Amino acid sequence: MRLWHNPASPFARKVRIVARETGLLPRIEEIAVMVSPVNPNADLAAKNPLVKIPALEANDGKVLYDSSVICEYLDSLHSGEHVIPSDATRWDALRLQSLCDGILDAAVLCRYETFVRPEAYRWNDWIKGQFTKINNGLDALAAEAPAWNAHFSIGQIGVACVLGYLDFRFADENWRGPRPQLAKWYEGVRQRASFLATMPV
Ligand SMILES: N[C@@H](CCC(=O)N[C@@H](CS)C(=O)NCC(=O)O)C(=O)O
Repeated sequence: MRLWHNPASPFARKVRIVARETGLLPRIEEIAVMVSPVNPNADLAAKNPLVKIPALEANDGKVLYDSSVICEYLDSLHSGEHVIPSDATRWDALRLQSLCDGILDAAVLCRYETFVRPEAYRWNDWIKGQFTKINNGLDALAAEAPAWNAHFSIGQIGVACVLGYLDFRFADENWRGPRPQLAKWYEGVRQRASFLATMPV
């Protein structure tokens, strides 16, 4: 299998963590590409019409996207402990993944707005609106963090990718300040081998 990714992408990181947590990494070739909404990567465009990462080419040639579909596909390929539970906790795990994807959508859009868009065209109210989504999402994560158990399911993997991305791109925002319970949970997760091996650069 071939995985198109970039080490800075939090969505690709989710897939790369799943690949490591499930023991599938030896079966995957990780291909790093640069992506930008204003400068689409031609190789990636041939695989994913949205020209986004992550994209996974399976051994039979089919290409899968987006990150949630790829994670589910990878989880179907092994017989160890699944990252997407099939018991009653499944829907909480998938909802948590969606919440994290939504926070990341807002954060990545803010990154493009402040890094890619020419300064003269930036719109502060729009950035403020995205940060409201990010902060409301973080408050929701903080409220449920004390109930999370040790299982690193797709929901918690998503949370780790959110917090890692905020530290990487928006360190000045101090998400920890008002959310000590989330910060405490994150300190434990930061030690995991799959998390350390996929630090954004
Ligand atoms: N919903 C998608 C989001 C993927 C995404 O936004 N990826 C970004 C990089 S972090 C990207 O490829 N951006 C390039 C573009 O928007 O053209 C997923 O879960 O995979």
